[in-house]
Amino acid sequence: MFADRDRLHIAIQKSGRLSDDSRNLLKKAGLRVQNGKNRLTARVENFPIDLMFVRDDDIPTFVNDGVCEFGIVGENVLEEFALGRERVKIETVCKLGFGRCSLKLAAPVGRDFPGPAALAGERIATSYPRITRAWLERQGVDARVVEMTGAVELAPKLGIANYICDLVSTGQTLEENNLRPVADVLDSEAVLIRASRDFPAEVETVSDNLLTRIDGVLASTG
Ligand code: PRT
Ligand code: ZN
Repeated sequence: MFADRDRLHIAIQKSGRLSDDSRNLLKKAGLRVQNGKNRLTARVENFPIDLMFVRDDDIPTFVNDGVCEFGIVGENVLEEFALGRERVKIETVCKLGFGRCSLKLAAPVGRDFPGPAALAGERIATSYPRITRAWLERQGVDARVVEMTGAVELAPKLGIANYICDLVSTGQTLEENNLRPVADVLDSEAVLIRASRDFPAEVETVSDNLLTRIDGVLASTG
């Protein structure tokens, strides 16, 4: 299918927090997408563009490996991907103003936290081990990072770790689990990313047109 080198491919999240906003942005930019929520790909009717619906964690890989020219993903996922690689062939085109959240370090309510130095020798559970390790390094603290793929907020209750480093938007999940944010690790929102390579001339033209249209949408929504 990807022998189709004269078409432009955009990877977006299949289902999750970024899906609706990603689809709406492309729709507002004038792309008419054939309905196919349960499919892996969809053709855009009025442009030589194909959409690929994937897990958000796979989006940087698709763009980096040249499968897709563009993608829409959270900065948190992009950063975690980039920190694991020596050479990343991805550029951030622009911030998109949705999917805002922060990766925060959180501690059980009642646990004293005078500052990052208190983390020395502690265990921190997270789904973002590379970002967390890089932050700890910047703080000059030696702590153990325990990787979990989900339910990170349960780690202190389960005795897996005293601290967690997890995404927060409203703060409700932390509160429900008797945790409180103690440090900001990374602020994030959805970004448009592009593969840092030259595209064939026809694809570059489609790409320019797409970016102009997305700029227009972002300018009109502020
Ligand atoms: O299936 P797939 O892998 O594609 O999806 P996913 O489950 O990994 O991701 P998804 O859909 O939950 O999130 C996609 C992206 O949305 C994230 O990578 C972030 O960039 C962004 N985002 C924005 C968030 C949140 N806000 C958010 N609140 N991602 C996750 N959360 C979770 C957080 O992990 C915690 O469990 O929501 C909970 C906290 O929310 P509050 O409101 O209680 O603070
Ligand atoms: Zn994911």
